[in-house]
This record gives sequence, structure tokens and C-alpha cells, in this order.
Amino acid sequence: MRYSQYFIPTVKETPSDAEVISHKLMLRAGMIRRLAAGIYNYLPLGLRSIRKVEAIVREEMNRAGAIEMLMPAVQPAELWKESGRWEFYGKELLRFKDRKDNEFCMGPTHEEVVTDLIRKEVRSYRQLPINLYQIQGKFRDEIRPRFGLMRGREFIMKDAYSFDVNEAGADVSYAKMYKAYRRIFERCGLKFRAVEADTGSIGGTSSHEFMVLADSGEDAIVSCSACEYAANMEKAETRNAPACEHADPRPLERVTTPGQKSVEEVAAFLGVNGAQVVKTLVLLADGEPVLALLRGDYDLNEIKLKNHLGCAEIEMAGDDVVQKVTGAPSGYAGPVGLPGKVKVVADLSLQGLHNFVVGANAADTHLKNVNLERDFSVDGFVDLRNVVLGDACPRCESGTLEIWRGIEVGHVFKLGTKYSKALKAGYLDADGKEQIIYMGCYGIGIGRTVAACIEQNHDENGIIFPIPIAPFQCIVSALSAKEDAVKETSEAIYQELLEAGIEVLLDDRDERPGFKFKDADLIGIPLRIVVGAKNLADGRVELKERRSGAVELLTIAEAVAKVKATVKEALQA
Ligand code: 9G3
Repeated sequence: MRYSQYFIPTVKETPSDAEVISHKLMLRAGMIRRLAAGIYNYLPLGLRSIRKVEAIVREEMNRAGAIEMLMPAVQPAELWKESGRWEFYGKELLRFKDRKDNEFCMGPTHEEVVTDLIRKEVRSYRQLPINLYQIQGKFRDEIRPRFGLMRGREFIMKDAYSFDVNEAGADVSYAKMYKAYRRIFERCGLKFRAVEADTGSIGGTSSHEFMVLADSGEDAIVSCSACEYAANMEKAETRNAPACEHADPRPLERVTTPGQKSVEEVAAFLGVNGAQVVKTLVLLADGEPVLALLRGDYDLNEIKLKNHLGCAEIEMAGDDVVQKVTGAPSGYAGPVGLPGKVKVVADLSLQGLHNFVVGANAADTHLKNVNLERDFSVDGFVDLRNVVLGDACPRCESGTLEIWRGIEVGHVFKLGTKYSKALKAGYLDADGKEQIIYMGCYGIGIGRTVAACIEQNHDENGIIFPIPIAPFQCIVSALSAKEDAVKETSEAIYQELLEAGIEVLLDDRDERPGFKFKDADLIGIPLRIVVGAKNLADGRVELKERRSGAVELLTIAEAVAKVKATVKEALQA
């Protein structure tokens, strides 16, 4: 490809609305252009990287025995009504009507569509297992699309769905996908971790997220310093509180704490530390009030509470509900002397606590020296809190937990029978008996993978593409392209690389060297051959490796050979 005849609208200045580096660089490198909020044009350079990731995904899915198909982006509402999700999803599901007033949605995912296909086509156990996948545009009407391709509204996803005769079979399919995902992200040159994740609204029994480690990541992930344990913060488990030293229960004491509401205020006012103050959170679980008790220095993990209560919605209660449930304004709630019956769930961390402070369910008043059992009882002790740095690992005896930021690029789910039951997708077993199908589903964000790769591979000059997903593998920068020797030599190198199957971009523009070098660094092409009159006079060209910045003066043959060898080695993985 000749730069002068291609379309790479690079820009110098950083766009103001871009907040993360991958978004900034993809705009500046002429890879994407915004059409509307969360909706992007993939320009030629961006599309080449997207297609590289898709090719790696396709190879590994095929290697794992999955079969590619393509489902429609537009889905009939009937299937979503049958699965019960038409009502469950709100504005994120983009709905519309056709000319005959039939209801449709823009597909955000395809469990219903693929299960409908299977229930019509599969009747015998002999047809299972099967794993169907597609690489296709999804639409989710995110309330706040941002970060470019990282959180778009229309995005390309590879989504796969496995169908097995039983749970054991589904576990085998899951393991195959898990292995394929590791290969995919390794081949993309990403540093990633597979972490245990919450199954969220999709339902099902368990799931893993594939997280690319990046400080700009929206997700907090937790990993053990000693063993393989890793989990999304939403799911990361804590251990029972260390049985701290036993203390004799001291007499209960009411104390006036005017205007002291937060843990910090109350702790300071009473001269105790935050861990001696127990916070009482009033929440609504599917509209029902519930009290969650946590040690003051910990934070509630609402997903854990939601999963424990088995409710669909959970939210912090407003001041009016707090007043009604506790008889006091917000900031003074406590488990002692509640006016009425309300469910009280305590975090495990309370088990080791004695003589602690709680709200007195009266304005400007707290209770000191409160003790479990003597002063109040709870409906259960549950792991309700977010882990904190240094917590003991819940899986091994020696490790402690570290906390990272990550970008979710893949997510694999064991779905069980949630969709096959709802849509009656079954099969006849060897005895002719009707059985239910066990499913799994497996997603990868294609654009998000490119963006995450840039988050992990850039410097102050721009993108540093790993060879496997670089839009071009080599750029030939012809300096002072007017000079015949330079023109002929760069053309010859370009042709030789093309014939060798190298994806090469020839920068034949009539621009100053510095201008060309800046563009080459910005768009992140891994290898660069510079053809300049001075070195050429000595029969030399410059080979620069973008990542290390290493520059070598080589003969043309050496430079071409080195590019071929470097590319070959990088794709060997
Ligand atoms: C919706 C909307 C948004 C959604 C979903 C449904 C996420 C939804 C979860 C999944 C699970 C897996 C197959 C590929 C991998 C992920 N956001 N999810 O189901 F209607 Cl608006 O998509 N699906």
C-alpha cells in the first residue's frame, strides 16, 4: 500500500473528548472516527487491526471445534418475550417497530436467537455437542458510552454458544473455550488474567472474565500473591474475620453525637478507630427494606448482597425509608432497638468484633460497647464486603490479595438450562427420552481487544502495535522521495517485501523526514525501514524497531531479511 494513495487522516492534537489513551491515539492515528455517541467508523487502519483480531479469534474458535455462522442483527421481540427478557431489560435494549407494527430489537446478544435455531434443528443426542459462533455487530444503548471502542453502543463481538447433552458435557465445552481464549489473547500480545466473575443478569452457574491489565480499566480485579486465585472485585471472596482477641463485654452506653453521621466523624468524635464503628446500611431489595451491617472500614459489595438475598434489584434506601425503618434520620441507624421487624444481615467481619459503636436509631445519638447476642441478633453472617489490599487469600493459606484495574475483553459463562428451559430446547436421548440441553456462551469484544492492546502498548510518540495485530507489519519511509536513487530503492524494497508476503506500507509522500517519522511512530507500525540519500550512498538503509527504538544500519538485503525473520518469529506463537 502506498501512503500517498491510502486514507490515514492522522492528527497532531489530542481530541478533547477523549479521556483514555487508546481513544486518543485511535483518533489521532486515523483508526476511527465518531459518527454518533458510541458509534464509530472503522477507518482503513483501524479496520486492518480489527480484522487481524477477528482472524486470530476465528482460527482459535475453529481449532476448538466451534462452527461459524452469522445471525441477524435485528431480532423479533417474541423470542425475548418467551425468554422473559423483553420486560427485564430497560432502555439499554434498543427497540423499534417495522412497517407492519411488529416489535423488534437491535441484538445486544444472541442467546434467544441461537437457542431458537437449535430447538428447531436439534432433536437427537447424536447431534450434540455443537458450538456455534459468529463475529457480528451488537447494539447496546449504553447510558454513557465513552472511551472510544472500549465502551461503544454499536460494537463487534464474537459470540459463541455451546449445546451439550448434560452438565458434564457443558463443562467440557467450557474448558475448550477457556483454553481457546487463553490462546487468543496470548496471540494478540496481551498481558491478561482470567478471573472468576459474577454471572450478572445473564444467569447461569459460573463465569470467568478475561481481563487485560491496564490502569484505565473500569473493572477492579483481585489476585493472590501466592496462588492462582483471581476474581473480579464483584465476586472476590473474603475469609472469616480473624478471631481477634476476646474482650469482656462492657456495659452498653448511649452517647450524644450531634451531627456526627459518617464512620470517620463518629470515630473521631468518640476517639475510637473506624474498625470499632459498625455501619448500618439501609437498602431496598426488590423494594423490601433490609439492613446490612459492616465494620466501618469496609465497603458493601452490593452484588454479593444481591446474590445472597436472591433479589433482582438492590439499591440504597432514601432518607424517608431510613426514617421509617429505624425511627431516626440517616446517619444514626443501628441494629439495636429497631422500631419494627426488618431483615438484618451482617458481614463476616462482625464475628470478631466486641464493644463496638452503632447508631442508636435516634437523632444525634450513638451506642457504645455494643455486643452481638447480648444487644442484638442477626439473620445471618455473610461475606458482604469488597476485599481490601492485603486481605488473606480465600483459597490458599499463605497468599494475600492484590488489587488491579482491568479491561474486560472476554467473558465465558456456564449457562446451564436457563435458555433451553425457557425456549424448550431439548433432545431425545438414546432411550428416546426427552432431555434438556445444557448451554454455555462465550463473548469477546473485538474492538475492545484492539483498544486494550493500545492501552498496554504505547509511549509518548504513539501506538506500539504487537506484530500479530498491527495494521501493517513494516513501513518503508522514503526520505526526499524526489531523489531517483531513494525513489527506486524504496520502491524495490517495497516490492520485495510484498512478494515475501509482508504487509508493508510505503510512505512515498512528498513530506519532510520528521513529518514522516512522527506519523510512523504515531500509527505504531512495528518495523520501519528508512531509505535516505546519505546512507544509501554507503549502500545502507536504517531499520528501526518501534518498541525498543533500536536502530540498525544494514544493507538492503540484511534489512529485508531481518524484517522477514522478525515477522515470521512474531507470528510463530
Ligand atoms: C441485553 C442488553 C445488554 C446485555 C444483555 C442483554 C450483557 C446480556 C450478558 C451477555 C452474556 C453473553 C453471549 C456472548 C457473551 C456474553 N448485556 N448481557 O445478556 F438485552 Cl440490552 O451478553 N452473551
